[in-house]
Amino acid sequence: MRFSRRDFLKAIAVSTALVSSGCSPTPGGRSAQGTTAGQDVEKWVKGVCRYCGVGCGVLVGVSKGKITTVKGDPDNPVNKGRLCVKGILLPKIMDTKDRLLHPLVKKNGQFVKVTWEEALELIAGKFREAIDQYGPDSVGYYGSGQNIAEEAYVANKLFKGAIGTNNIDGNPRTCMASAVAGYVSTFGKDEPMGTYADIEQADVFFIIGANMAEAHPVLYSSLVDRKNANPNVKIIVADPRRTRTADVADMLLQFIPGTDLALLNSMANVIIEEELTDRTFIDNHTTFLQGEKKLTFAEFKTFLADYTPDRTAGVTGLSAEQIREAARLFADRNRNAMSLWTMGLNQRIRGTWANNLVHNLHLLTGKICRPGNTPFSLTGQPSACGSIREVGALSHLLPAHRVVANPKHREEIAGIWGVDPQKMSPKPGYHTIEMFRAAASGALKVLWVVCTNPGQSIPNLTPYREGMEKTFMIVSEAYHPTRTSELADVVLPAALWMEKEGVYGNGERRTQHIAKAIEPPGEARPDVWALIEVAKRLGFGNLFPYRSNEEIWEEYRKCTVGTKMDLPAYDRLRKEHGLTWPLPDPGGPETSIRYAAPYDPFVKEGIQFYGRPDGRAVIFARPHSGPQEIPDDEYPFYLSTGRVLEHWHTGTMTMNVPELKRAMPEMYAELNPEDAEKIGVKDGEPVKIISRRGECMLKAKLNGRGQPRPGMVYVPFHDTEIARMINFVTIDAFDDASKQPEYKICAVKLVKA
Ligand SMILES: Nc1nc2c(c(=O)[nH]1)N[C@H]1C(S)=C(S)[C@@H](COP(=O)(O)OP(=O)(O)OC[C@H]3O[C@@H](n4cnc5c(=O)[nH]c(N)nc54)[C@H](O)[C@@H]3O)O[C@H]1N2
Ligand SMILES: Nc1nc2c(c(=O)[nH]1)N[C@H]1C(S)=C(S)[C@@H](COP(=O)(O)OP(=O)(O)OC[C@H]3O[C@@H](n4cnc5c(=O)[nH]c(N)nc54)[C@H](O)[C@@H]3O)O[C@H]1N2
Ligand code: SF4
Ligand SMILES: [Mo]
Repeated sequence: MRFSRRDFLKAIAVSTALVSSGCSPTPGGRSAQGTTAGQDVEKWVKGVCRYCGVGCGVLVGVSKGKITTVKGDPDNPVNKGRLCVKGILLPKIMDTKDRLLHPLVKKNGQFVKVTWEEALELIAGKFREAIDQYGPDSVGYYGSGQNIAEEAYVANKLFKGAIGTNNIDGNPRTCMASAVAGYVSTFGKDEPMGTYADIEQADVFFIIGANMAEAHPVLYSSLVDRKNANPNVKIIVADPRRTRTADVADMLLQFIPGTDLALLNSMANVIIEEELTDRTFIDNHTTFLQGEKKLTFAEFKTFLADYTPDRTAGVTGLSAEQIREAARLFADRNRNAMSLWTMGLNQRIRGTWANNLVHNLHLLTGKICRPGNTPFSLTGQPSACGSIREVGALSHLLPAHRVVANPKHREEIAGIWGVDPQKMSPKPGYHTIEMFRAAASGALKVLWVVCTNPGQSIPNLTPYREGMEKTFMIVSEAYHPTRTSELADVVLPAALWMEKEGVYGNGERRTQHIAKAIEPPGEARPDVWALIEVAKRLGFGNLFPYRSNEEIWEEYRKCTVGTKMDLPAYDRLRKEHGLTWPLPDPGGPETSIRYAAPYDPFVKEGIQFYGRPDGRAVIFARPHSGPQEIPDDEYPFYLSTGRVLEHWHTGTMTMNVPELKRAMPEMYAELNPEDAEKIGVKDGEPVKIISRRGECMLKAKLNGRGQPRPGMVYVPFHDTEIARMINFVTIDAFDDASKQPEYKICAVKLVKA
C-alpha cells in the first residue's frame, strides 16, 4: 500500500487530535503549547505529562501561583517538544469545580467536612482495630501506576514492612501484569530491553492489540515519521477492530477476537517451515520449554505442526496467505523488526502466554537486542513501570523486581527498611480481584484506595461496588465525587500532578523528575504526606523519618543498587531529561539496550540474558487457548472495551476539560454496520448491551473511530453515568499466571432499545 501525503496528514491529525478540540493546531504536533499561551509566564517548570506511559516531557508555565500553560519540552528525547491534545490542555484539570479541598468523613450516610487531624485519627483507629482483632491481613491498599514512585515506595514499606501484610495491589494489575509475567518468564527479568529510539531504526512494525493512534499518540507520531521518511517501512496491525492506528498499516489482520495465540503460533510455524530462523542465535541464546520440560528444536517444530496457516486460517478468520505474508515480512532478513502491544494481549486470560508468543517470534529470528529489533510492550500509565513494577508495589513483589516469596529478597529489603525480616510475610497478598472479593465477603475490613477509581474501572462492578460500601474504605482523591469516593467512609484531598514533587518511570525504563510548580489548593496534601501521618499514628514513625522526597528516593535507590536495575540519584534527575536504567555508575551514561554489548554495562561481549540462570531466553511451546466466554446463541456477540484519544480512563480529569468533553461527550457502542442492520439499529440509536453480569444502554456508532469486525462490539469506558458504565457488563475472569482480568473479551447480546 502506498502511504500518501493525505494518509500522513490524517495520521498526524489523529495523533495530535487538534480536530474539534478547540485549541489551535500546531503543524505536526511539534512544540505544542497549551491553553492560555501569550499570558505572561513568570516561570517555566520542568515536568512530565500527567497521563500516559509515553512520558512526554513538559514545561509548565506558572503565573500568579497558577499553571497557565503547558508546552512540550523540546529537549526531552521522548517527545522532542510534541504533545497530544490531552497534554496541551492539562492546565484545565487543576482548578475545577469538583476539586476536593478538605477531608470528608461519612456520618449517617452524609459526607461532612472534617479536619485532617480528625480524619487521620479515625483512619489510624480503624487500622489498629482491624489489625488487633483480625490480624494484618484484614487490611489492604489499592494503589496506582499514576502514583509517583515515592508514594508507592512509602505505601509498600508501610504495608509490607511495618504492618506485615502483602495486601497491596493496584490498577497495574488490570494493565501490565501479563506483560510483567511475560518478560519474567521469557527473559527472567521484567521490562523491555529496548527504548523508543528503536522506532527510529525499525523497518517492520508488528502492532498487535494496541491502538497507538489514540492511546500512545506521540509515539504514534514517531512511527508515522519513520514511515514517512522511509516508504519502505512496513506496518502490520493485528486487531479484531479496524482502528485509527490501522490507517497507516500496510497489512491489517482483523482476526476473530481472542485468537492471537493461534496467529502467533502460526507465524512461528511459517518462520520455521520456510527456514527464516536465525539458527546461530537460537543455538547460542535460547532454550525451548513446554511448561518445565525442555524441548529440542525438532520437538518444538513438531509442536507447531498443528498451526499451519491453512489450519489456523479457520480459527482466526484470516486467510492462510495473510498469515504467511505477515510472518515473511516480520522475518525478512533485510529488515529490523519491532513488535508493539498493549491491552489487546495483556487483558486476557491467556495474556501471559500471548506475551511469550510475541517474544518467540523475535527469538526465533534473532531480531532482538539490536537497534530497531525488539519486542516492546507499551506501558499504559505514566508510572506503572517506575512506581509499581520497579518499586514492587504489587502483592507478590518487593522493590527492584524482587519477590515476597524469596527469603533472601525479604531479608535484603528488611535490612534497608530497618524492620524485622520475620515480620515480612512470604505469602503473596490479595491481587486486585481477590482484594475486592475479600471486601465483598467481609474478610477485608479496611481498604485504602489511592490515585485510582476502582468503583468504575474494575470489571463486573455490581458485587465489587457492594463490597466497597461494606468495607471501611478510605479514598485519596483529587476530585469528589467519583464513582469510588461516593462509596467511601473517608475521602482525603490529594495534591495533583505539579502541586507536588516526584518521580515517574515511563514505558522505556526512563526515570524522570517532576518539579513542584504550584501549591495545592485548600487543604489538599500530597498522598505521601497522608501515608506517613497514618504510619506515625500507628506507631511506625521511626521508619518514616524523611524530610523530603529526595530522602525517600535515596532510600529506595539503595534497594536498586547491584540489582541490574540501578536507578539514578535525585539530584541528577532534577537536572536531566530522564535517564534509562540500569545506571550502575551514578554519573555514567544511561542504558539503551539491555542484555547486549556494547549497550548494557553488565554485558562484556555479545548477548547475555542474565536474568535467567543459564543466560538463555526461553522459547515457549504454548498452545492456542481462547477467551473465558465465547459467543453462543443467547449471547451472540463479542464485547471489547478500551480507550478514546480524548479521555483518560474514568474521565475524572479529562471530562473536566470542556474541549475534550465536547469532542467526545459520552460513551457509545461501536458496531459493524452489518450487525447494526441485522438488529435494526441505526447510527445514534440506543442499544442495550447485556451480559451474564449486567447491562448498559448506549448509542450505536457506525463508522466511528474504529470498526469492529462483524460479530463484535466495542465500547470505551470513560463515561461516569451508571447506565453507561460498561464495567457492569465486563467479566472478572483473570489470567492464572498474571492475575490480570480479561477486559478485552466477553459475550453479550445486543437489543434495540
Ligand atoms: N487517550 C488515552 N490514552 C491512554 C489511556 C487512556 O485512558 N486514554 N490509558 C493508558 C493506559 S493505562 C493503557 S493500559 C493504554 C492502553 O492502550 P491500548 O491497549 O492500545 O488501548 P485499548 O483501547 O485499551 O485497546 C487496544 C486495542 O485492543 C484491541 N483488542 C480487543 N480484543 C483484542 C484481541 O482479541 N486481540 C488483539 N490483538 N487485540 C484486541 C481493541 O480492538 C483495541 O483497538 O493506553 C494508555 N493511553
Ligand atoms: N472496561 C475496561 N476497564 C478497564 C480497562 C479497559 O481497557 N476496559 N483498562 C484497565 C486499565 S489498563 C487501567 S490502567 C485502569 C485505570 O483505572 P483507574 O486507575 O481506576 O482510572 P483513573 O481514571 O486513571 O483513576 C485515577 C484516579 O486518581 C485520581 N487522581 C489523579 N491524580 C491524583 C493524585 O495525585 N493523587 C490521588 N490520590 N488521586 C489522584 C483521578 O482523579 C482518578 O480518579 O482501568 C482498567 N479498567
Ligand atoms: S502522548 Fe501521552 S504523555 Fe504524551 S502528551 Fe499525550 S497523553 Fe501526555
Ligand atoms: Mo492501563
